[in-house]
Amino acid sequence: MQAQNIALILVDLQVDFMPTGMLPIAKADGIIPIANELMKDYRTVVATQDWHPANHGSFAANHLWRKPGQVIDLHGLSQVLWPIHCVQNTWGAEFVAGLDTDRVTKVFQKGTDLEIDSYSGFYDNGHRKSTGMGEWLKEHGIEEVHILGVATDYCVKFTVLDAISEGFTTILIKEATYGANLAPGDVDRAIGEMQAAGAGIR
Ligand code: VGL
Ligand code: ZN
Repeated sequence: MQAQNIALILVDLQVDFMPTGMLPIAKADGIIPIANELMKDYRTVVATQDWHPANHGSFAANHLWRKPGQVIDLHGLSQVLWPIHCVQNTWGAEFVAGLDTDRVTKVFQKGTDLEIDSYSGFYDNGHRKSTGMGEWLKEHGIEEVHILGVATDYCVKFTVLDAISEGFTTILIKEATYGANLAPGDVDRAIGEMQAAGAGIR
């Protein structure tokens, strides 16, 4: 059993990020059994859920003549365009069926604002609005977070970096994270950035 001041954060373990989903992350389904086993050791487990309106600005399909992987300026922020994924109240946005969600204490949804994406589970990409996760964790006495999920080079990375800047001792559970690797080496670079920022890699 982990100490009571340590929480496990599951990042975006949703149908659309699994290998058969709309924004597939290779091998991501391998995370589910590991997450189910790990969750038993934590009193507090929080999950982030990518939760976009259908007309979200991060979807290539919502921009004329754009395709996934291209980068645009979205209201002043650089935005990678993605396939339509994790649309609110659709199957693709659900947690993976095999995930033991009974052990999840609290869910934080992100990416709900049309005009700005949210990779981190703590804040949108402009750091304008909090999801409430940092405040909630602190209110519950959490001082250290262990993080797993997808994608290593997007939502996991930004969740880890924000956890550190929010003052949490932060550990990435490396065997339970996979990335998009849009450019070769993105995942390794992301892990390097997290480590340089002060994350423990376990
Ligand atoms: C994610 C791209 C778009 C992620 C979410 O979970 O890393 N990546 N939306
Ligand atoms: Zn998304």
